Amino acid sequence: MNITLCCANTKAEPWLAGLRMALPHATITEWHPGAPPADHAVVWQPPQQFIDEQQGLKAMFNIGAGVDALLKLQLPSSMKIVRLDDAGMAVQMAEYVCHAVIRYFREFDRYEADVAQGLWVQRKPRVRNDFPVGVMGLGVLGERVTQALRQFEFPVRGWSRSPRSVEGVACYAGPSAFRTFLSSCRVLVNLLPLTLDTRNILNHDTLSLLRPGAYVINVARGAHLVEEDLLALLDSGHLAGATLDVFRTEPLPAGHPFWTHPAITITPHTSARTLREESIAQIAGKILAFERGEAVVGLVDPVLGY
Ligand code: NDP
Ligand code: OXD
Repeated sequence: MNITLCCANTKAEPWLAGLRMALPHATITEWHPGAPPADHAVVWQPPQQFIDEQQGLKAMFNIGAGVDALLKLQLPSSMKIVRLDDAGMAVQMAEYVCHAVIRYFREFDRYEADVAQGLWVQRKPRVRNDFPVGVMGLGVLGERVTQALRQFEFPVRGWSRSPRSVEGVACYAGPSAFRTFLSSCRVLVNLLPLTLDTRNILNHDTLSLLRPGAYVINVARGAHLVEEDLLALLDSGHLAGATLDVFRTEPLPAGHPFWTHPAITITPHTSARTLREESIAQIAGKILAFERGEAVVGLVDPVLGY
């Protein structure tokens, strides 16, 4: 079995070494233009040339949960794409989101500002039930996040495409329930895949439905959010703040207003990193399952886009 690796912005050597250890009977090489056809590919943001030259792949294994970059390419209609399924990302996402929610709810940002000025000020405790947290996307990451938030006894709501049932979470599904879901939330967490249906989903119309003084946490993709609409709603006071890990252009361009906005906290697309060991173990297991003709978890539906 031949496996080709094609990963943008990633050092190939450790991935090649790990994959060779996990799949000792396979021939595993880094792709270069003109490389011979392979059976499987392990990829992150490959160029169109890679797809054009590797039309006979049995499957492409994406080193990430989101496949939006891959689906932008012109792919053969029969191409099977398999994404990462947790692989150590869910717990990281739960840490990140809980940290952002708690920092806002407990006003740690304001305490930090007070302390920096030498001020000893105790703020009135906030009522947890006044801060329902809504999670958009109840998939592998979103569901794990709802469970972590429940540990802190926040009222938790979730929204997905198809109806879901998650213990302790008020679940809403589909476009018809979206406005009701939004209007019940004081904190909004986005964990949707980027698809034709979800691009620009965080906009003036939808964010205006959140409760006054709401907080937005975007950890999915930058193109979910209409940036100028977020800024306008922060400036009008309808939104209290935002924590953003993903941006329409990454790295965030110098001089972009998000760098310095006092109500926006940014991080450099780091909320849930791809962990090499876990990812290699998962991908190797899936390649072997695929070769045995078994079903693999994380097969992407190209029509739905995730
Ligand atoms: P999943 O595919 O497991 O879950 C996606 C969820 O979104 C599902 O609940 C799905 O609904 C829901 N959904 C999809 N389309 C719609 C829609 N149109 N309306 C309502 N709900 C919808 O994905 P993951 O949880 O693994 O990952 C989610 C995203 O997180 C990734 O696509 C990626 O963009 C982002 N990500 C960001 C990282 C970072 O570091 N910032 C790291 C990893 C991922 P249903 O249950 O009905 O299918
Ligand atoms: C992913 C990501 O999709 O890292 O896995 O953003």
